Amino acid sequence: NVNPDGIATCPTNIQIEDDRTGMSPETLKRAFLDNLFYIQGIARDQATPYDYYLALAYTVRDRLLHRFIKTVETYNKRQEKLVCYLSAEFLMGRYLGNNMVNLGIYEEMRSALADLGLNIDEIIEQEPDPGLGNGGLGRLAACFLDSLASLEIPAIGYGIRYEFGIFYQVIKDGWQVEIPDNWLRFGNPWELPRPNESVEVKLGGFTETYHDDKGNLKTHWVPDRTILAVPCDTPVPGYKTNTVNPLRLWKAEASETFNFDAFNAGHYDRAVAEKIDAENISKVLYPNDNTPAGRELRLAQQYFFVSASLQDLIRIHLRSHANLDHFHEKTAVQLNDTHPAVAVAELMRLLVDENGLEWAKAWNITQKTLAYTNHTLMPEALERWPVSLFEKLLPRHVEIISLINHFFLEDVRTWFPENDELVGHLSIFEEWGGKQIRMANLACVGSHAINGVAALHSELLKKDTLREFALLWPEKFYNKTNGVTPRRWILLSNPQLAHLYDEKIGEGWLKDLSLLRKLESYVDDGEFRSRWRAIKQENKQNLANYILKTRNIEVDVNSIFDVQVKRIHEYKRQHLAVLHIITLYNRIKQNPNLEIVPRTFIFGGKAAPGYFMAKLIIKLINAVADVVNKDPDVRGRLKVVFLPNFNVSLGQRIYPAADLSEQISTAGKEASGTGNMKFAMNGALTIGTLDGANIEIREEAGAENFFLFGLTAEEVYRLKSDGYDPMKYYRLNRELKGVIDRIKSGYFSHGDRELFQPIVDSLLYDDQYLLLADYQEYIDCQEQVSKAYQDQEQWTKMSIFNALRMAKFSSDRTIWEYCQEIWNVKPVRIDLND
Ligand code: B1N
Repeated sequence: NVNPDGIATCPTNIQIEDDRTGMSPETLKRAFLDNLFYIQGIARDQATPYDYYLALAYTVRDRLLHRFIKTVETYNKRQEKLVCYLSAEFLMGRYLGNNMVNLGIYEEMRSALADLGLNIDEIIEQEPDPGLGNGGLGRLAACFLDSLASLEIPAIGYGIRYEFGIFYQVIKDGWQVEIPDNWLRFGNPWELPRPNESVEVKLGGFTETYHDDKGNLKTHWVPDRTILAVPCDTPVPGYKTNTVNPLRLWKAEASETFNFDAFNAGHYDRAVAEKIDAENISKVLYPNDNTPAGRELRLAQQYFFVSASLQDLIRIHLRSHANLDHFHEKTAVQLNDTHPAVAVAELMRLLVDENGLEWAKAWNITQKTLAYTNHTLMPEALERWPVSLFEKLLPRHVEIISLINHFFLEDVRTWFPENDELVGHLSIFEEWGGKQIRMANLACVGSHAINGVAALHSELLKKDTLREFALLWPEKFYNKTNGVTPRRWILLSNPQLAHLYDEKIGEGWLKDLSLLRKLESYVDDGEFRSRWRAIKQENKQNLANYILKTRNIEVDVNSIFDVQVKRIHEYKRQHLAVLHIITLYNRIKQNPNLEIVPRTFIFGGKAAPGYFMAKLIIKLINAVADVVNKDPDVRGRLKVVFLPNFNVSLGQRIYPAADLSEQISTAGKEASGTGNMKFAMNGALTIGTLDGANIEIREEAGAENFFLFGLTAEEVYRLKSDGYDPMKYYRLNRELKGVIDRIKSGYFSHGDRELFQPIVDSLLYDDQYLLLADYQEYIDCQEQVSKAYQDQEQWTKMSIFNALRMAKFSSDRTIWEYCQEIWNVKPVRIDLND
């Protein structure tokens, strides 16, 4: 075989003319029409927008597949170390646009479709947004997969294929209502089920001891349930690389052999009930963010995906190695929070019970394989499982954890004799108030590296939450400040801005965000600044159109777009922003002719269905919106909008349209935040506390380009230990009193004084999150924002500095640090012609 250039090819070579691989607009068009006909089975004049979506998705998928197969083949051949990212959540967002961007065929596809009279943006909107995560933690996992593939790192993401993702949020009468998210209803073109690679996961039963051939006393687990874990792989391409890594999500099914037993014994109903029980394990994502669910099914989910993933890894290793002695040299397993922390016990069980390794050797391998990322400091958010519940599901694991703890505490006692208090803190078991397993302690003991997700967070972990472990093993502690992928969060979300960058410095910035610094001299170029403003204005207009269409609210695109989008949580203080809105409203009511810089307050975010206060905060936002938006005295100068169902794709619309990014959590409570980075990259200025990654964003952008307010983490700690009295602020601050009294009076609730009483009471009598202490500084700082916005040239300069100086917050930088310092892995180039 010789191709037209005279180069010898073999049949496995990819021909550029191939309808399944070719990238030219002509080939893409032909392939798309072919898929519409032969995969969707529909004539053009009958096709729905969703048919077009699927035809396009299959066209793109074809182009991923040979890279995917080649990638896996190369990994098998090369035997380099593999990164395994274990996460209960992967909040991937829509695939279609992202996959076209990473393959480098977005523009070609746009023109191919335009030739057919089709609009690519409308087709992209057809894809359901896969919401297999709650918020920042799940989205971080998704950004990490993009960066791993873009940096050509051999990696697998392991998680759960939830049949129902995070609920769909609608707002009825101002309240959140949850609708099940049946995202797989119309199928999923991106996933490839691999039933032949299924593994069995056991649950329940008891343990028994026996003597092996050599007469050694061994323990062995006799489970009473077997569930089949079926892998569904989604290809994850890197940006303009040939690397396509797998995201392997496990689906729970009834194991057939087991079902047949019951069936054959004449218990058809029982067999069916067991099938349903088994499938329940991967049925639904728990909708809690930053609060543990504490339910048996949640523990079953955690164990299910951890066991399946570790069995998969052991099988991969044994395909090319005689034994598991060097497993840790070929496998790095990262635990995304404690949700997969049962991996410590499960890896020990697989090594010792199933593969016959000695305890000490297995323990060495386990510790060298695992690493743990902590995502929260809040003590109530740390996972703990009652031993009784754990025993019921995983009796052998409780024994293994007890042994791990026994050997660990034995060491601690020799290093620190007679320090019972230290032992009490370090123990994996919490002894008082019903014995519990502390998953963070289990993760720390079983890992060689422990990291926080922003500089402050990592420091506070060492000083506070994991203090005793940091004293014991200071060398195990790292910081890995979070990052986000510029492919989704700049290029896909803000194509105009990306185009401006391309025009000035070429496309290299998407792989090396620090190249944007080269553009800094343009801040003094008036023409550049007006281009910059025009882009922001167009993004604001697009969002305004969306707000009008979905909420029927008209907003002023010349007002400050003041945005807070994130999960609703008291520590994130959405209600502090509400206090600001009511402050401005009260001022207008007192003097309707007051000079005021117009603002549009935009909120979005889901409340955990069982979190009463969070749901009441949503109701309060909507209640205030109803009054403020309609009051003729306001004359449209203030508008309040709650956008329902905030998710990845809505984020892609919102971040580019924001002028002001609200990052106002109580200092010391937000581990990192990642929305803060997405806003700044898109040229929003931040009003924020010294919390999480805000601190580092301010350092990078320059203090003069950041609106800082509020107590520091240190001051929060001191104020609380000195005895904080919120009532004092209420009594002494007349404007604050006016705001709270306005809520209390029933003004926003048709005279109902009860409705918002829980919020008022929590502020006046408890105020855990110090809203009243930070109120005045916040109001003053917002005053500064309004003043700054009036100088549009200066504001634009600040906006430009923010966007150009965010290189640190590319997840490429974060992932590269993990590779170098924690995983010890290097890139593997994928050659399609190998
Ligand atoms: O993880 C993000 C951080 O940027 C945020 O600051 C942090 O709040 C978030 C239990 C969590 N921490 N803990 C969770 C999510 C689901 C769940 O079931 C806890 N999410 C965070 C990324 O580092």
